[in-house]
Amino acid sequence: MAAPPVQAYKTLVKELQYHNHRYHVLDDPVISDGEYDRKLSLLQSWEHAFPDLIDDDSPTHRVGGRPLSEFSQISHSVPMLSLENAFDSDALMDFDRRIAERTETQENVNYVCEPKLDGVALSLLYRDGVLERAATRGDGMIGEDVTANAKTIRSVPLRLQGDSLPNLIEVRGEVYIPHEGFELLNAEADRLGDKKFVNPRNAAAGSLRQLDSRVTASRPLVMSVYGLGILESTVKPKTHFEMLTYLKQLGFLVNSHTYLAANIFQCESFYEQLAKQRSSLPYDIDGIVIKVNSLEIQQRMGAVLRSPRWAIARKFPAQEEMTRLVAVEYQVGRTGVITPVGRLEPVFVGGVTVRNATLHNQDEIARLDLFTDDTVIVRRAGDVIPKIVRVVKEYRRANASLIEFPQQCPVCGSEIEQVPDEAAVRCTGGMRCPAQVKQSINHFVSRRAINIEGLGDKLVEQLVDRDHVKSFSDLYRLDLVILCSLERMAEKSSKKLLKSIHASRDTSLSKFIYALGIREVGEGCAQILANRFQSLEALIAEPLEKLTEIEGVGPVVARHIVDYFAEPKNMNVIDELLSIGLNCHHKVDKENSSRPLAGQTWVLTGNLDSMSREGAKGILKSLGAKVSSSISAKTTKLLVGSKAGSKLEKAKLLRVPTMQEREFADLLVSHNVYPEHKTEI
Ligand code: 9MJ
Repeated sequence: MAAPPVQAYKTLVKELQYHNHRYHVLDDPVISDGEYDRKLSLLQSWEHAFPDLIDDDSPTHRVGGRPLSEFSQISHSVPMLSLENAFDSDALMDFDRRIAERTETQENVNYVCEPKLDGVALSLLYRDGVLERAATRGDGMIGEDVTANAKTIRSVPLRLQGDSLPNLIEVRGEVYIPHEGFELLNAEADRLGDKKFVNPRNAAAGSLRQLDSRVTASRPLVMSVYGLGILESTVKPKTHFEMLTYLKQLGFLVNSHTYLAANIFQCESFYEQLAKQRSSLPYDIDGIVIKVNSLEIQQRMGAVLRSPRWAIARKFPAQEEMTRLVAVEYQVGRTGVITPVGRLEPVFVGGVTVRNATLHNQDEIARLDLFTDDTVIVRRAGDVIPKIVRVVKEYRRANASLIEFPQQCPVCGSEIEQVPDEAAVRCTGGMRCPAQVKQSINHFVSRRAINIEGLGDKLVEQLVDRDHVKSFSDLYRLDLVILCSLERMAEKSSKKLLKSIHASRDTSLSKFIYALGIREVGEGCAQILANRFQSLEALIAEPLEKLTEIEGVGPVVARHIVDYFAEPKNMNVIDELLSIGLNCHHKVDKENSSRPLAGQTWVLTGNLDSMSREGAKGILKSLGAKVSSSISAKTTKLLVGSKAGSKLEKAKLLRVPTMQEREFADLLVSHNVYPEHKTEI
């Protein structure tokens, strides 16, 4: 191979740096991955043949180099400080008061609010625009030289951009692993039989401190910057916000949720707002950092011990806490699915006191390797159901015994069977199982089903236990004498309940179909069926093949529907309900155009945790959206679940907006739609 002209080499380096920045910092690539890889290979082959060419800022450094035997130490010329914490609003107000006192000002102090990324701090030193050295925080005074590792992080510029390059700049920020990358990393560890990482922060810390930078290169690390150590430049920012803007211009990634607040109250509102968004962000944050905006005031305030006086971290409640498992109980759901639930010693986590955590199914109990009395780590993120993430085996008691899943239904003693293609098991007792009867009735009377106000689960429990109610139609035969005989039911409340039972007879076809509790027929699907058939008779008469073809139904749900109506006991229940005067005529839906998502086209990708894809499709349609199976430039939104496929790539390419499941759940709640959850607790 003939040596390329030095200029051609340098141009290619620059070109690759540009595309790297577009992809990893701006999230807005202009060439395909394949094209990038081809250009990189060309550079690699040049460097291989002519090593003298290699520049310090060559993108080939990003794949890692030869392993080190140890890290050398680096002394921070400006100490890398940590932050004081504020755990409540009062502590924040105190912070604001202290600043006002020290600066002797009566006026509001401006602040910059940044998400507090939960990763590891890193310092980057650039001389004449080229990355010279990267160091961990260490004890704040002395850190470790992790330059080769930092070079593998795609959002770390190897060379700075723009015309006003500083002679010397030391930039500080947080290195973290976004959720998506973390899931992939752990899936890979699982596949290889390696130990999985406990959380993204540990994974980021471990990845940054690898002696073999090729290992670091294989980890999906991101670095977002938020501060300066040294600056020797003609550009002299006066405020923290100006400084962040400058860093952005130089090619660094600065978190997009950075906010300039006019006073401390706006900081508090920003905190509240970000706390709500926290669970839908694609990376972990554990609070917000509030910094005085004026660099001159920052300078004057200085630091106390190891924290600057001009900044404070307003922390979110911890999402993981340790507690003790008191017992495991087994709930039998409406369709007989048996869900183990961990009863816990109460613990404050994620902003609430948690007493129960779902254990999902027997596989989950086996995965956790759960013993009686175990000390466990409970996680509650956002408003999702609390979950036991792992057991602290070091604290296991000597006489603890393995928790074993029951072999019979814990309520009625019937045989249990495996649900095909799922980890769940189900009680085969059907309506002979009191738990299933109670849950079916609870579902039937619920607000979004037949809606009998005032008939809560405690009353249903008594009615079933005392044999007053065995099936839906028995509800309509209840009288004042029976109701008054129940605990905590006086005449007035009994009369009120009778009235709402009577009123519930006038319902709609979709609510009635939903209320029946046919397996996997949620609200969205019931709406689709009602719109399509307009009468119960027509639905019952529909053959399997035809049902299967309906969009939003599919073969599995169609089978459940046909099986349900083929069961004489179910048909008896329906006949009885109709004969006592239940009116379930199809109520014509509001005009499509007035529905909230009218005119929109949605596409789904990946698995949704909290609902089935079919359910999500049904709901989208009931809100007026069209649901398509392929992405195009006309797609309004891509709903992204876990293990999202190529549709996500295509959406990025076509700049189709995406929405994560958490945001979607919030959207549904804002339209008063509460999907059937996959997990019951
Ligand atoms: C994090 N962790 O996101 C600081 N941090 O500022 C932000 N940490 C910090 N700022 C001074 N956004 C010391 C630490």
